[in-house]
Amino acid sequence: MEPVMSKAITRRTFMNGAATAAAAAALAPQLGCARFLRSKPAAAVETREVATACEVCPNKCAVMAVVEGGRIRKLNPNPASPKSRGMLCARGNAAVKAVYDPDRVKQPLIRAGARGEGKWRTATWDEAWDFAAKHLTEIKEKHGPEAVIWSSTEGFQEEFFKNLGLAYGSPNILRHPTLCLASVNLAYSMTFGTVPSFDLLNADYVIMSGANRFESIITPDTMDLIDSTMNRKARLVYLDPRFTVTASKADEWYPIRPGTDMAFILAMLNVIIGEERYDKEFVASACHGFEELRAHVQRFTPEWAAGETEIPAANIRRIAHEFADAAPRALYYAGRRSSWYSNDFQMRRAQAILNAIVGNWDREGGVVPNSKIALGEYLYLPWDEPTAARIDEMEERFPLAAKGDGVFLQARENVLAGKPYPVKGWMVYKQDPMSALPDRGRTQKMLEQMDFVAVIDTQMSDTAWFADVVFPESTYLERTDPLHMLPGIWPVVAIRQQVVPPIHDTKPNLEIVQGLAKRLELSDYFDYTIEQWLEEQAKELPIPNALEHLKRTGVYTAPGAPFYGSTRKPDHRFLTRSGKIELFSERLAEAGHDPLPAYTPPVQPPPGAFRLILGRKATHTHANSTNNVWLAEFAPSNDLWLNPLAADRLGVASGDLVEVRSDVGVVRLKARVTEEIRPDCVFMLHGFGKKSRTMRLAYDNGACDADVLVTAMDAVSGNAAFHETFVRVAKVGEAAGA
Ligand SMILES: Nc1nc2c(c(=O)[nH]1)N[C@H]1C(S)=C(S)[C@@H](COP(=O)(O)OP(=O)(O)OC[C@H]3O[C@@H](n4cnc5c(=O)[nH]c(N)nc54)[C@H](O)[C@@H]3O)O[C@H]1N2
Ligand SMILES: Nc1nc2c(c(=O)[nH]1)N[C@H]1C(S)=C(S)[C@@H](COP(=O)(O)OP(=O)(O)OC[C@H]3O[C@@H](n4cnc5c(=O)[nH]c(N)nc54)[C@H](O)[C@@H]3O)O[C@H]1N2
Ligand code: SF4
Ligand SMILES: [Mo]
Repeated sequence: MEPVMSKAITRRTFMNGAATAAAAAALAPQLGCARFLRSKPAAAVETREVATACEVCPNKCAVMAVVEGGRIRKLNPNPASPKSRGMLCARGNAAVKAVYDPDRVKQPLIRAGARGEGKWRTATWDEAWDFAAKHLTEIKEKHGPEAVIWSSTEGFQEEFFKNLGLAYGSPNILRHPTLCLASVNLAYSMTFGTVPSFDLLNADYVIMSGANRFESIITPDTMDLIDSTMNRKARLVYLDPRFTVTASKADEWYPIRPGTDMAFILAMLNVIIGEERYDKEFVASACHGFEELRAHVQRFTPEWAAGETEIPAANIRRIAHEFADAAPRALYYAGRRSSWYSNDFQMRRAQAILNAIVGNWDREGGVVPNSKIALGEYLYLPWDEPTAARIDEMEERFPLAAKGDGVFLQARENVLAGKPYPVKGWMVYKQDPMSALPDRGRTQKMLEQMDFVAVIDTQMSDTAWFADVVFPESTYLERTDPLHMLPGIWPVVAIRQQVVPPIHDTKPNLEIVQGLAKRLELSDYFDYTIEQWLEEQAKELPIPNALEHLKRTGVYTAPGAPFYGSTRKPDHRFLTRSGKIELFSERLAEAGHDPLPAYTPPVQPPPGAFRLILGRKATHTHANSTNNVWLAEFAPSNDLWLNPLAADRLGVASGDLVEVRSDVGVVRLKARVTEEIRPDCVFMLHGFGKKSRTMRLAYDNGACDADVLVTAMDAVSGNAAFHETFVRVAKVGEAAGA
């Protein structure tokens, strides 16, 4: 039975523990090593190092785990990886805590009370598998296999889960991109036929729209930007309504009016094209639709853009000149989380077009197509393609979007409406939709209308809290995963191998999937071991004993990388309809969208209201790290950033309790009055205000942004548009000691 304790006692007890840990860590040279260092026994203990890959965020940095006496003593960066460049961030370091966290789900759990009541009984694996298979079979018989959604977030074992959904016969595979980067990926694909990387290491001039690289870590971009801006003095122009750490390191920071980045980019295009500062040769040979673009941007002058963005026209003009002069070592960085506005796709496409016309494509310091390394594939028995249409009606609503990923919010809305058919089961892998989707009330309704919900997680997430059965996966440090090729300018193959055996009754996802497959009579499709899978993958690598090499060193890197220029040859065909870089897109026009990025001014908050914007902190990942006691030392709770002008008007001081109300929900949290945000916006950090009482540190601590975020989507990609939420703020309590 998982402990369900009273909140007050639990939090206090836990925080006392956290305070002790904080004191210990203060003495330690590095985060969180104190207890391990001081407990180091005098006698010789077996010490070994295991090469593996971090799983705390999508970067998959290379790790050398130090194991002492069977316990993970420390996680070190592995300098062999050109992707992580010898870096392991605070979150990667603190991942030891995920293994030894007392709040982990330690054995399978079956719901014993009402959904969300938090009453569970422990179960054997056989019981949990039988229970889930019975429900999945019943739903299939009654409503067809399309009545079960299989949703998951990227991870080295995601494929097995997705394949079980497909083998079961469901077309409703829902992946995370439409909560994250779908609009930016589609915009670059529609322009260049591929999603490229950005050569920050070698660029001389970088413009970033809210890509907060010094806090939202992407490897190698974060380290490369530090190197180029700090050591080489490359110029960084940064636009963000918040003064982030990246803003603090930039040469120029503009607190741009939210949702107007496209106006800034269109004005840059206006100047660069109007003054003939673009790369004429490259545009003539490699681009399609330049004359249409020239006519389109004529009216978007810097003076016009200044009114939209609040960035002075003279600065826009100067930045355009400097950018064109620095090209091809100049780039407009794409950003990664593009779940911002309902015209996000068009804004990202404007960036892509600006990059194209200055000729930085596939050049050192520019925008570079990803290199890849071929891996072998384990050939398993293929299943029949699902026959039913997708629940999210992608074909009709989002015909250009990536089919295999689905459109998450549209799926939720259709499930709630029961159209075009009922969905009664939800299988979730490595994902927390209760935190990651806007309007948590609706996500909870979606869970409640299911006949059956199963979650595979390492912790009791807020989604797991509403499930019928929770399958505990072994953490990534306790399991071996498939090899993964991480594409990029410096591509690598990464291995994740078991560092220590599971310390609780948990299993790797493949075994969880196989247990279910057996009971669903789908075993034939999953008839392999993880070792066989790895062997087949490694066979393709052009070195002897490739798997041994990977196990020893942690990575395989492509000899000779980086490569520039292979797609600049005259006979190169881009993977677009015209075979060229598409400044103008007939495909967009045919799908009923603007073939050139058309500007729509953002809807402004009503008088007295604020726009809620989102972002990250370097020491937390999404909604999954706020129960990590070491990371909680950096950010124990979240607060509401509020500009002093707005705070004065509302009579709010730092530390006061405020109520934040949107059209869909209301939360309470402490105010942080700061000039680091524009007066028309407010900000709160993600991942707090958990409903799951098992996560004792995060439960009911601060507020959950998903409670107040409204549902909005990008028109072309279906990406969630999180920054379209308006809130009202009111003081409800004084700061302690005020
Ligand atoms: N409000 C709000 N919503 C957002 C965002 C935001 O900033 N604010 N960001 C958006 C973005 S960019 C993204 S990418 C998504 C991310 O959305 P999610 O993928 O839902 O994010 P995580 O919080 O990383 O949650 C993943 C879950 O996986 C579990 N987990 C971690 N490791 C393992 C493992 O090895 N195995 C298993 N089985 N489970 C594991 C964690 O415990 C957690 O419950 O959220 C999006 N939604
Ligand atoms: N530490 C840490 N690193 C991470 C992650 C994490 O959870 N923690 N998650 C990883 C993942 S999955 C992703 S997708 C990336 C996300 O990384 P990024 O793509 O950098 O996105 P965010 O940090 O979510 O937010 C971007 C910034 O945009 C600003 N912003 C809001 N509205 C506007 C606007 O209208 N214009 C402009 N110019 N700026 C605006 C916000 O204030 C915020 O600072 O980070 C990755 N790296
Ligand atoms: S950036 Fe940090 S959390 Fe993400 S993979 Fe690398 S070390 Fe892990
Ligand atoms: Mo993301």
